[in-house]
Amino acid sequence: MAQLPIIVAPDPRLEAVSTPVEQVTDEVRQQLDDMLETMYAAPGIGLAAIQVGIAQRMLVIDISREGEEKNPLFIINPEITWVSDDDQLYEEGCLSLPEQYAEVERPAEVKVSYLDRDGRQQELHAEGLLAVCLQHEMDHLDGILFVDHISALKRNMILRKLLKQKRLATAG
Ligand code: GNR
Ligand code: NI
Repeated sequence: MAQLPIIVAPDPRLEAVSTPVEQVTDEVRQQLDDMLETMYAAPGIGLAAIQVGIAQRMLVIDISREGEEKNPLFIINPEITWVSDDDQLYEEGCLSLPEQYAEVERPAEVKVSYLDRDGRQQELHAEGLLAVCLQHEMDHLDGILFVDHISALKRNMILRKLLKQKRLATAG
């Protein structure tokens, strides 16, 4: 297991559309395990492969709380097969947009079909935080960040702040 560096916005790699995983190999499982370790260390509740520079359609999620039993989900080539009519608002954050938060409106419930870590077809009906996290991670696979769902004014404020932080970090 290894921790991987997380890409921070603004970075063109975060805008890439990831490609489907062709086969769930041991290499893919190793990458998923490294992603999970990276996510737990951050700490975060989800991580898409592109956030660690792997442009493949896979992600890990664990929304269990501190002190609760861990419940990692390994999700490969996910597809949304159904969304609810009703939406929910949730204050989102992102490991690639550190310390930036905004309310995002998304369908309250989704059904997602995907391959698990063993390459088996699965379907999941999610609501609440799991539905938020799944949609947030699946957006990453298409190069979309949560700030793409908010007003241009708020988005530009956040992106300018992050750009400034990058300039400061690399100045010298
Ligand atoms: O750790 C994370 N927390 C979070 C909180 C609200 C909505 C979405 C998320 S996902 C985020 C980790 C991350 O950036 N995944 O891509
Ligand atoms: Ni994110």
